[in-house]
Amino acid sequence: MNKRIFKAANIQEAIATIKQELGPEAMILSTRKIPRKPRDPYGRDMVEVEAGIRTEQNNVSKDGDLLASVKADIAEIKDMVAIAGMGSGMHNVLCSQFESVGVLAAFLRSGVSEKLACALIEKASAGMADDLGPEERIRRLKQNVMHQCLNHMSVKDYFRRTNISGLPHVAAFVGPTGVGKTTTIAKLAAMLRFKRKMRVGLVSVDNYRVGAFEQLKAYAGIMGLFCVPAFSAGDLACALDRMKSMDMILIDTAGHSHYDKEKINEILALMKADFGISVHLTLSVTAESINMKEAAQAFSVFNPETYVFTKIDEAKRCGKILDQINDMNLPVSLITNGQKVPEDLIVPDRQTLVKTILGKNTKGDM
Ligand SMILES: Nc1nc2c(ncn2[C@@H]2O[C@H](COP(=O)(O)OP(=O)(O)OP(=O)(O)O)[C@@H](O)[C@H]2O)c(=O)[nH]1
Ligand SMILES: [Mg+2]
Repeated sequence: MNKRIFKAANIQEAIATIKQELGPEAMILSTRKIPRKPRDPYGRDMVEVEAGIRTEQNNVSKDGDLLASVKADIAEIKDMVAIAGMGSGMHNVLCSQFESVGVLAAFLRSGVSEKLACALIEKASAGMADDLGPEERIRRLKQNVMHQCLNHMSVKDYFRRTNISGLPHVAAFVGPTGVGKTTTIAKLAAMLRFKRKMRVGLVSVDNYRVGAFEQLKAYAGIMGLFCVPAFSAGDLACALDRMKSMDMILIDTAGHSHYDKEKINEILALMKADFGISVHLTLSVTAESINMKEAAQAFSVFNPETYVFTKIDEAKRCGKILDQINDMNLPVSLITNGQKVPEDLIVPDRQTLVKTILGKNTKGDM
């Protein structure tokens, strides 16, 4: 191995020089921050990068370990190069925490925003002892980041038999058009009915879309469930009264654009009547982060109890879920991962949720 030490003002410059002088095959062997000299208050922190080129090319195919290590090094360089052109928040994180390169890249590949990724890494590295070796630092950093993520989000299996009061639990699903509210209700109803042996009733308060009630009724018919439409608060009161012997009543609402405040308020007026309805905000992970955030804000007038994240099978990256939870902190009750009723429904635990969010592009490990 031909090794050399490079000093530069920042990691981007170091990588550029390494590539120029050693070529694209170069591997980063170690990185270190050099603090400015105490007697030079105007000086700047520098970075020191040890890079090298392997000279034993012929043995590579025989040596699996060596190949794995080369692959890991290349992955690290790729991560660094990918990160090099990004915002100043990254730059700060990388200068103070070189070990975080891989973790940061994993977050970004999963679609977590730059801002949140940096904040989580900074929190995870705060208070870490200075005298740890690089490998131990990386191990602890990964562990702490996972901890941060787990602490950041909560899950709640909301749809359990809870009628201690003797009254059914009434749960409504609200959210933008076409996110999968009706389909999710059908999946959930099947799970509650057949796996949890609960008595389930369905109500559709979707008066807008032609065939909306028929869609729900078709599912109810297959499962042998009671299903009624409700066009007003009076109808809803009657429906709930007729179903008072149930364990759980699921209410399907009409999807509306989050810009249509008037229609959202119409549903709100229905729900607000004193029915003790819990609301579950249904959002599709295929939406752009900004749309998801705006929709969540618009539907927050319902005071939702949990999130339901749908269509994770269609989303390339699910990291936006972490940003959404960071923006509006609610537990996640359900996630859905396909069109099949009733199969494609998951009641996630926290580990499953973290894997869903970070695992798609990180294979579960950061
Ligand atoms: N790929 C995928 N498709 C889904 C999922 N959930 C629902 N869908 C599909 O999304 C489409 C819309 O589903 P609906 O359940 O009708 O959506 P909705 O929110 O009730 O729609 P509106 O009532 O019109 O607001 C259907 O084609 C569903 O099969 C999912 O988890 N993954
Ligand atoms: Mg619907």
